[in-house]
Amino acid sequence: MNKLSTSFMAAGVLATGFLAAQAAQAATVKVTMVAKETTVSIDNKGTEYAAWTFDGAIPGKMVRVKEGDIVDFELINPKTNKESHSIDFHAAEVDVLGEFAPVKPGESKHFKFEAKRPGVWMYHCGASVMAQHIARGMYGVIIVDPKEGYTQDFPKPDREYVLIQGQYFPDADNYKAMLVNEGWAGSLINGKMFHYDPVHDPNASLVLQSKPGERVRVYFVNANINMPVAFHPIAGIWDRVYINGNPENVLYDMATYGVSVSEAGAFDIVSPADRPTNNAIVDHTMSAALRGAITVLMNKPDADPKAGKGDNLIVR
Ligand SMILES: [Cu+2]
Repeated sequence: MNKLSTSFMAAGVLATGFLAAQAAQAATVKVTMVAKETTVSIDNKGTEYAAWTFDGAIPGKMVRVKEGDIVDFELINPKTNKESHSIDFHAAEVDVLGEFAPVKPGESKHFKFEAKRPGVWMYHCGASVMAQHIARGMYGVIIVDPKEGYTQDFPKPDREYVLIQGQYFPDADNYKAMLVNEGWAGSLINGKMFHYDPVHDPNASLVLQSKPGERVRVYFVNANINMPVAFHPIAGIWDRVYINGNPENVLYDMATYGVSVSEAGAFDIVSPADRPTNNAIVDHTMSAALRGAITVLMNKPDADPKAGKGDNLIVR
């Protein structure tokens, strides 16, 4: 065997090894959700609401996978429910009449999709009337981390939080009113009005936290049925906005970014390192802010070391 063919073989072995390593990295991630028509609290004092949910909470659980992973998904609609429900993952490229079709009470649906594109994506129920299924609470986020991991252009954040905004209509059965925005009484952040805002709500006990100078990445989803969101960190500036959460769609030094209905993204904020500060992350649309879309981010030296880390990015 001559030298040339030996090196060809070596290259072949290397390439095969590399492909095998890549394939080994892609995982199959099993996700099961149960549609639950149940009562939840939509504010910090415990006002009850007849919600429709994934797994009993607004929003549903965070799903997080890596680009290239297979999501192996099952939706269970228990026979105790009255309504058909469905799932629509914005991260999936499938068949709206197949994978996303409604599931009757007592039935379930199982399908797989490859999370081919990195980003931050809404998921929601798409059963009819969709406006009502979303407004009543059937939404959440799927984060598809880029396969390259963190880079200079997409730095590793010190903390991460999920914020999902929705519209609250107390007259939950009146979907016709919802469609023209009548009866819109509240803006929910992760399922509650003023959820993380002890400044405006004495019953609020939770805030977001970081240490001065840390990079905080907020994964935001606009789960409103009608209203765009003017996403702004009061007393701060978005250091980077990754549109749709994709590291290639980056904007720098943004005061406010307009988030369309159903859009999601990643928003980085870095507080001054030399002093404790606070930000109020708001929908600068005043009609939404004053209905509850205000979130306090405290940047303080004694920030809880566990806050905004690990898998628990939705503060409940
Ligand atoms: Cu539904």
